[in-house]
Amino acid sequence: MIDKQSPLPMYYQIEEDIKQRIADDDYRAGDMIPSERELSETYDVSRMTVRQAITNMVNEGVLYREKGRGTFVADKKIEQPLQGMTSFTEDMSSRGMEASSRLLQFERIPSPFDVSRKLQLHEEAEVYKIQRIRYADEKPMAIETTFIPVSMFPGLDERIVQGSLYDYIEKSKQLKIGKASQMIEATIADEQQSSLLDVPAASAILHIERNSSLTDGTPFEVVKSSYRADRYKFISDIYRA
Ligand code: 16G
Repeated sequence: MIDKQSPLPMYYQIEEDIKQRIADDDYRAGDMIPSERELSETYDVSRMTVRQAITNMVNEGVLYREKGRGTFVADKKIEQPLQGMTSFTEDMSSRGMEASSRLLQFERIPSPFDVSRKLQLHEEAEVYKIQRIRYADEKPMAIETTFIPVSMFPGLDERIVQGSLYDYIEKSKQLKIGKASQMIEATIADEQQSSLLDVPAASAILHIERNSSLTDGTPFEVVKSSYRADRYKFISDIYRA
């Protein structure tokens, strides 16, 4: 299974072999993989080499360790294209998963300065501040904090934002969502985020900010989200000019 004459390091060959077994469904999400001792016998290498391979895969998010129990296969990361302006609900249903939300906060507040600037609101304007945990098949994926001008959606309520916001904007309000600019940066989960997202303390998080506007150019939302980095990767096609 591993070629000791190969210039490829042995830990790398073990990683590739385990990844292939995951791709072939020999190991499925949630399965415990064999212990270091068993793997070192199977591959006929030292436990150090096996440990290196496993540590790399844990760091990549392919496997996860549970203290005192063993090492398990992680859920596959969601590959989210960076083209196309979709909603969370659409993203999940296109993958055969069910989106749901837990509403943490729904409030009318005076618009924070940076939000007013992005939504082109005057100083005294009010916005809804909506904080939701977004779930895919009941597993937490992201925490989203959305700011929306009250003047644009005076009838918005808690029930509506339990469902799809984009659905409400397009179907009930008959407005056309046009485009968004998006920024992604790496952060580390704070205590509250790790508990809400059900990840270990100080896990990697992808912080995304989306500023969206209608087809006529009117800005309608500022969304600050924290996505689980162990569950998401963002993909884009790029072209050489
Ligand atoms: C996505 C958007 C968010 C939008 C939400 C609407 C990102 C980073 N964020 O999560 O800006 O408000 O979809 O989803 O993609 P909904 O229609 O399911 O409420």
